[in-house]
Amino acid sequence: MKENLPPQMSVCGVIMTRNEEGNIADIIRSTQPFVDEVYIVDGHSTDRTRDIAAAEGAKVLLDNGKGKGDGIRTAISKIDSDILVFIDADGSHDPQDIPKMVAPIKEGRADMVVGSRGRGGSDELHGDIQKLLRMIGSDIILIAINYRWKCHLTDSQNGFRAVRTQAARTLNLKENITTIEQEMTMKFLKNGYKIDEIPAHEYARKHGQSSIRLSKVWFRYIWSAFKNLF
Ligand SMILES: Nc1nc2c(ncn2[C@@H]2O[C@H](COP(=O)(O)OP(=O)(O)OP(=O)(O)O)[C@@H](O)[C@H]2O)c(=O)[nH]1
Ligand SMILES: [Mg+2]
Repeated sequence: MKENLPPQMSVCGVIMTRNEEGNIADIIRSTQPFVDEVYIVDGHSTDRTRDIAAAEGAKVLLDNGKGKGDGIRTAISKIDSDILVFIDADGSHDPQDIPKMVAPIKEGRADMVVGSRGRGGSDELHGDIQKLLRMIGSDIILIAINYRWKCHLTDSQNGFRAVRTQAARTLNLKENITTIEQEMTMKFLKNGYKIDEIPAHEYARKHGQSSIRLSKVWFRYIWSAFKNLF
């Protein structure tokens, strides 16, 4: 049964995966009640992720092997649903937030709705030096975005977000890694689209390991922010 979904716009849950065999079945099952269909976009997993996803009834797309940003760009160009809800596979995001997240797009009040950890809290941004550095870096970029576009966003980075597909297709997104999220935020603003936020809690990854190595990517965040702010 579909819950709380007005019929007029189709909604696709798009789960990003790379070696998520321990998580993928749970996240597909918990997303299905809130969307019309579920896709995974897979970064060439070497485990059983794609087989499990297909067995759970998800459609499977492969990205070009360049990273999560490549996966998001693949979804935007290949999936024709009116609204795409991007969800990580690691259990960090709660699909029960999806109805609240798509409502502003269905009502014509927003083109993108971000699940804000600034408003909903996070288990992944506190507790060690890596997390502190990550939080400081993302807050500095957030402050720059708010200053540049005179807005009051509380999260520019969270991967849990819904977009109006037709709007996202006009953005000419370029980032190949997780810098895609801040690029989307900046390009939605730059193009005069409306961004809304809902509070969303970020939970700690359930199984497996994060693929993010801050020491290897921090300069890509700075460079991508610099390019898109100016
Ligand atoms: N399509 C695709 N998805 C990817 C790729 N790399 C990672 N992912 C997925 O993207 C999501 C986010 O990756 P994580 O490693 O959890 O990164 P994160 O959530 O930013 O970092 P943590 O807070 O440390 O978990 C996960 O569901 C991954 O499986 C890729 O190359 N392609
Ligand atoms: Mg994660």
